[in-house]
Formats: sequence, structure tokens, C-alpha cells
Amino acid sequence: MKNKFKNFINKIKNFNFKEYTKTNVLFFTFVLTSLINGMLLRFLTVHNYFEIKPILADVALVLLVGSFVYLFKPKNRFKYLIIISVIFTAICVINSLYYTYYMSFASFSLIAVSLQVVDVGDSITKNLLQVKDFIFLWQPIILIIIHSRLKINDYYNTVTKKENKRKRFIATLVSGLAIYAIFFATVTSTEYSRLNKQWNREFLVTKFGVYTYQLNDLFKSLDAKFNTLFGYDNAAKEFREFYSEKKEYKENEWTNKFEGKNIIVLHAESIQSVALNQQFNGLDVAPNLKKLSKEGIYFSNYYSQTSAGTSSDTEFTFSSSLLPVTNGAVAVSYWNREYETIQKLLKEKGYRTISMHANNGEFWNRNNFHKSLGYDKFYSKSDYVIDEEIGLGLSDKSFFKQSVEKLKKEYEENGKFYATLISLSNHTPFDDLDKYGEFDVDIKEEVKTVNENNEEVTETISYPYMEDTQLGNYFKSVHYADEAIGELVNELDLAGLLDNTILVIYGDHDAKLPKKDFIRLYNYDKLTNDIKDEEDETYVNVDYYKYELDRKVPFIIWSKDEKFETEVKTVMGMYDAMPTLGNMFGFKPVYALGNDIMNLNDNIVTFANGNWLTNNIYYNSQKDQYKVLNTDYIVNNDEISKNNEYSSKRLEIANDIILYDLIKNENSRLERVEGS
Ligand code: GP9
Ligand code: MN
Repeated sequence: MKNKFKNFINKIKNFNFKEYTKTNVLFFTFVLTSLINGMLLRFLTVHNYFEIKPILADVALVLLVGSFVYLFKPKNRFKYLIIISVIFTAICVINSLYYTYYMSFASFSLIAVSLQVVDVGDSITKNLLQVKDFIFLWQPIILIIIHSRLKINDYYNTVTKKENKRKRFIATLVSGLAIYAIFFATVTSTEYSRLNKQWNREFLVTKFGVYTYQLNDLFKSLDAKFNTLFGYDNAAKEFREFYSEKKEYKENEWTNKFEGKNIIVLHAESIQSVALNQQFNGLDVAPNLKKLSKEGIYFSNYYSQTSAGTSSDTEFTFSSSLLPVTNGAVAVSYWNREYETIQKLLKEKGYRTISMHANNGEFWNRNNFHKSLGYDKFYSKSDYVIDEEIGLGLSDKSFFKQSVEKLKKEYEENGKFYATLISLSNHTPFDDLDKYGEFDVDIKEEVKTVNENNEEVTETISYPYMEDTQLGNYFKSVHYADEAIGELVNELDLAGLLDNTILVIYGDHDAKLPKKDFIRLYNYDKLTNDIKDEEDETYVNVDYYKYELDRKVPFIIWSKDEKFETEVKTVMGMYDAMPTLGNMFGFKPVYALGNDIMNLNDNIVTFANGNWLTNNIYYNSQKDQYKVLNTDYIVNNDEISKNNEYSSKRLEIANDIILYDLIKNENSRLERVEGS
């Protein structure tokens, strides 16, 4: 044994590296280029520079996969390596593209959702395809060039004579395993747990590298399919325990206040709260929304909780008070489960439930998904005359006008209703500028000068400020969307549809705008037409937390009959809408994960990526760090871990309900038990 070990050490000592590389040119090129691409991807996405751990993981995996090349004859080795290279390159290209759009990484479980993204054709080509996403293609090209050079020099025949195939295979495989062992020895328990859960994908690529991440993702995605078959009992047990304590509904001044009234919900595409607070040259970006928010009940710290399913996730969470799945979109992959929704609970109270959206009914699988949410009728693109187009399709102004006519008819024929109108014009990439109408996002100033006739004249100077930025274009687009909302309110009023009706408006999610534009918005210096110096005492630092907090969206409840003039400042998520509305309209959800905000002074908003927010703390789950939002607030020791537990419990319960169809299955189990 001792001798064997000595021999082994001697072998390592005498190892002729030069000779080894010379006889493995193609393999070395493959390893090196794969590593460079893995690093490049991290540079371009998570800006993770030279961290050793993901490099170790990359080396280990590339060696392991590459080692099998030695089982092939030298002349066939190129074929094996080029196939693997193409796969590795595809992983990098797809993830780079995916990150540009979602700020996250691709997953096998998301294939169906990613195809939906391709459907947004226009915004993909204009917004997404960038040269940097295809830079990775150099790898297979280099491999092809080197291979043809080697062939010319009769390299492969020379190599065969010198090598021991089996030995090389085992040596490479063992090296890969050994490096993996070293790597895994440094993995912390948090990292293990996240690798197991697989939803914090940004974190995983940062720590494990893209190749190991993707391999783990493949196993996890297959595992999820298996789990649906096997993990049921455990999930059902957790579900029963979680809901065993009956939800207590405390009454408050809003209880049953709007019972029996019609409800019009406006799902306002990409409307972010920043737009409501913004003015240019004394003019509001969104004067109508601002007016409605002042007159109605305005929830000014409301956050969307979407995952990959964006618009559809918001529809899901708003309607069911459940969080979306973190792999895939409920609307696409899990629409055929049973959910408790606002629509269904109102139907029990005699409401007719209607949805309206002028896009293709297949988008986000709404044709099926809306039935599953409990809508009696879905009016989609084919029900509208496409007489004016902006961005993705029919303009909001035309959509609203036609929708009011339909709604009037519905009301006359079927009575009391719950109707959701999903707008479309304010969708990324906000570049239909000539259709939005005039709205300048510059700074205008009047200066008095003297002309050639010595007369005093007033001249207007313009400083470009937000002109020609994406955020500036967004404000122009919001200005149009807001004008359309103003027209909607008027048309509803003219049609007599505002009497005895409550209007509910929410921004469906943020508009994915670049951080650099927010830096300009807050720190513009008109004299230099540039950003203020960071040392300047008025400089606003747009860090991770500021950006995340700015992603909030408006939530407004408004009635023509009564002015509430109420602002609710407690932080709130999309999942709090159902219980809050339930209290006001007199329905009581059983499975809601959110809260009636009118009963709370503080709240926890759980985001799909594991981040959470209270009135005082924003917690960043990727970094396991947090920011205290009020300077005089002192964080209690247990608070972070308690809130982490609260959030992961809700993510887990929602995920299990969706995956295992627990509402349906557990209810039918109960019926069986009670019936027997
Ligand atoms: C598409 C519209 C936009 O019909 O609802 O969806 P999004 O891209 O925001 O998820
Ligand atoms: Mn949307």
C-alpha cells in the first residue's frame, strides 16, 4: 500500500506536462475555451469577476464530460468534442439571452415559458438580441480551425502510437472527480440548500458556474416530473398543517363596504409607481392615475410578485393570493389545476365574470388559463376590430372604447359583473414614439435676451434630460396609457357603468428599465448635461435596494360615488389583493397566503426569488444581506431568520398546491373522509 502510494507520488513528480499537452492539443483547446466561455458568461451577466469557486466547478465538469473522449479512436474524437462544445456554447448563448430579458438564468423546466417570450417577437428583436450574447460562438469555431490544422499535419496518427487510451480516460476522469471533491468541500450549507431548491438561479451561477448549474437544473427538472408522482404525501401533510389553523377575519371599517357592487379591474401593463410621482416642466406624466389615486384608496407601497410568467403570474397571484411557481409559469404549465380565486368566490355571490384583452388568446395560454381562473367569458383579439395599433397590438384607447361597449351589453344581459381589462400599449420596448402623442421629457427654461433691434425677447432653452433614454421613452408611453385611462373613465361614466361600481387599478409589474436611466433621472446636472458627481451631497445612490424598491407599482381602489382620499403606506404584495378585496366585497378566501392589509400595521412581501420586504427591511436573498429602510429602526436578532422562514414557507406551500393540485386533491380526500 505504502509502495503504491509512493509510486503514485513519483508518477505525479515525473509527469511530463509538455509532452502531455503536445499529444492532447484538441482536448486542451476544448477545456480552455469552455472555461473561458463559462467565465465570460459570468462577467457579462452577474459581473462575477475571477471568483475561484465557479472556476473550480467549471474545470471539474469540463474534465469529467471531456474524459470520455479518450474512449473514442483519435480520428473520432473531434466529433465528440465538437458536439459537447456546441452544447456548452448553446448553454452560454441561451443563458446570456435569457439573462438580458429576465435577469435570471434559463431552466429546462422553463422551455414552454421561453417559447412564449419568443412570441413577443417585436420586443425580442428590438430589445434583446445583442452581439454580446453570441460572442460565445468563437469556441466551436476555434475547435474546427485547430482540428483542420492537426489533420493536415497527420497529428492523429502520431498520437495513437504514443498513448494509453484507458489510462488517459481514467486519469482525466479522476482529476475531474478530485477537483469536484475539493470544490464541494468548500460549499456552505446555504449554497447546498439553494442548489437543492434550484430557484435562486442567479446565486447558483455565481457560486457553481453555468455548466454545473445547468446540469443540476436538468436533474431537478426531471426530478420535478418524478416528484409529482412521488412527493405527494409529504406535500399534502405540510399543506394540511399550514391550513389547520382557520384564518381569522377581523372586521374593520372596510368590511363588506362594497358588497354587491360591480367591479372593474384594470390590469395596467408595466405601470410603475415612479411614473405617478414624476413631472416634466410642471406637467404630470400620469395626471389621470394621480387624480384617481388622490381621490380613492391608494396603496402606495404595493409590489408585484412575478416570476418567469410576468403578466400571467400577476393575474394568478392577484386572483388567488398564491405565489407563482419559480420554475415555469402557472398559466402555461399548471393552468389545469384547481385554484380558489376571486372570480370563483364572486361567482358564488351571483357575479358574471369577464376578462378582456386585445392580444391573441393563446398568449400566456389565456384561452385555457382564464377558464381555470373562473372567468365566464374571455374577450380576446378576435372579438376586437384592430383599427389602431401601438406596440404589441390594438391601442389602449381603441381597446377601452370597444370594451366599454361590450361591458354595457354584458351588464344589460347578465347583470352584476366582475370584469378585468388587460391593457397592452405600455409594453416594452416603448419605441412607438410617434404614436404616444406630444410629451417632452426635457427641462425647458425661459431666458430673456436682447435681439438685434435691442428689444427684450423671451427664448426657451431645452436641456435634453431624459430625452432619448429608455426611461424617457417609457414616460412618454405611460403618458399615453394614462390618457387612455382618463378616456376609459369618461366612457364608462357616459355608459352609466360607473354608478354602483368600484374601479380597481394595478400596475402588473415593473417595466424592466435600465438602472443607468434611473441614475440619470435622480442625478441629472443640466449644466454639464451629465450625471452629478458622486461626492455631491444631493447625489442619489441607485444601489440594488433603491432599484428594487422603485419597482413598486400602483394599486388604487376608486369609486365615482365616494371620495376616500386615503393612502395606505404599509408594504403590500400582489398576494394581499384578494384578502383585502375579500373583506371589502364580502367573500372569504380559505387558501390565501396574503393578508387583508386594512388589518395590519406591518406586513411581509415575499418575492418569488426569496427576497422579502417589510416596512423597515428589504432582504436580498441572493446575497443573504439586508438593508434597513428607516434609520431609527433596530433589527431584532430573530427577525431576519423568522421572516426568511415565513417567506420560504409560503413559497413552498404555493409551489406544492400548484404542483400537486392540492386544493382539489385534499378537498376530495376530505369529502371522502367525511362521507364515509
Ligand atoms: C401580452 C401581455 C404582455 O398579452 O399581457 O405580457 P408580459 O410580456 O407583460 O408578460
Ligand atoms: Mn405585463
